[in-house]
Amino acid sequence: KVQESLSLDQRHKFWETQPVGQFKDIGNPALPEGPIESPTPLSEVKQEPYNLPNLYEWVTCDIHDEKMCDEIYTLLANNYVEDDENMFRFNYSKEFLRWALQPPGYFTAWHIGVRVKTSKKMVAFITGVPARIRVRDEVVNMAEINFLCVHKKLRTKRLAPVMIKEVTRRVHLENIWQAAYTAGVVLPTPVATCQYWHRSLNPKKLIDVGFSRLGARMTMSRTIKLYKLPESTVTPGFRKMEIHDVPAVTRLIRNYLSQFIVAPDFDENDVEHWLLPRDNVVNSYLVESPETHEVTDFCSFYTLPSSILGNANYSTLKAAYSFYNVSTTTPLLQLMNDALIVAKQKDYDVFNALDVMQNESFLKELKFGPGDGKLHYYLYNYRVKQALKSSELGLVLL
Ligand code: NHW
Repeated sequence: KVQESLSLDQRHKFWETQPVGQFKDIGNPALPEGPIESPTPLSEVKQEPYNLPNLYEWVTCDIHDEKMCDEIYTLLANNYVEDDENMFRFNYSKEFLRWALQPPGYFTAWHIGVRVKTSKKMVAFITGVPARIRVRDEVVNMAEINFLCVHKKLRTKRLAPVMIKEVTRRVHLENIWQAAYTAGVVLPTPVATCQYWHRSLNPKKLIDVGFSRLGARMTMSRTIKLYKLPESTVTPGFRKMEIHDVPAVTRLIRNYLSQFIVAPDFDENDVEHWLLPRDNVVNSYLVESPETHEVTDFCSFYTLPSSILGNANYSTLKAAYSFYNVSTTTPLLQLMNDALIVAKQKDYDVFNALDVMQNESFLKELKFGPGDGKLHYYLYNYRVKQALKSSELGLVLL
């Protein structure tokens, strides 16, 4: 609360110049919903990259290139997002990065690095991928922006605004004028603010590494018992998604996501890319009715480990992140309990979920606990009249 009210009167020298909802406009009924600026003719889009400080140069990253992928992986593994206490840092795998950056219709030009001219060391990164995102009843071509990272030694030198302007320019060159992104920091102006919840799967390790604490009046053995899960899933017809399921899953998910105010507009190609299982990247399960063979329910989670910083016994936290879940026949609570069971079988330490979509309906009952960080969702060049409730969001970014 204190932080948020402070940020409202903080100056945002960069963000004040951008077509995003501004703090001063919150609640102004005169401002219409939709694009803030109209597109300019493509010939008026700046043709040359923005200037970087003299020691640095732009590089377009071909992530098929093993060496390039290694460099990006290393930059992020050492410099990307940490928790407030600097105990953990996201450790996106290379396979994950390839998946995240190459959805249908992706543009290599939107995978942007910055190198030191002399040493060629990679010191900054930002990416966009194309996505059709529906806001109320408009489907808008957008870029999803992610993996903004500046090397720790180059922080607070205003490199981030140059990275953001450059990705914006390259998105504009494809005649796309809107974007979606999430961040842990408050910027002008969130369309929604969500909270992470965590479900312990390996409570002893989580406590040992300082991810969670022993509850009041709890012993380790009571805690282990509290989080114990069945050995195998309980829903009849629960199985891994396969390629031939793509049409049925697409129908199920499109229909389900139509109830949310902001959600991706997935077609079969998107579902094949984003939801077909990939080892150590994304897991998807569905319920096929044993009688009718109809696909009635679906759940998925992606794999995002975190490095544990400075612990003698453990170096990695294996985390599963809830992705898209759909229930029509199996109660969502039971479906997600089965998701927890498979995550436990696969040796994840923790299962994380945002309070988006209908997730609130199972979080408490399935023994998720609230996290300390918030996640804010943003749209670039698209105004929504009122901040949305997290349950009105049908979008999960990586
Ligand atoms: S959020 C994860 C962001 N990355 C990290 O937290 C990694 C660790 N931190 C860093 O690497 C997921 C640096 O601290 C970064 C900032 C690079 C974050 N989003 O260079 P300066 C995403 O990737 C503003 C947006 O001095 P720095 C989403 C800040 O408010 N803006 O700072 C990315 C200030 O502007 P202001 C952010 O610490 C979405 C300015 O940057 C931000 O050395 C990007 C300071 O720059 C953040 N997470 O580097 C936007 N963090 O106006 C996409 C700070 O307040 C927009 N800032 O003075 C859409 C573009 C496409 C449009 C297409 C039409």
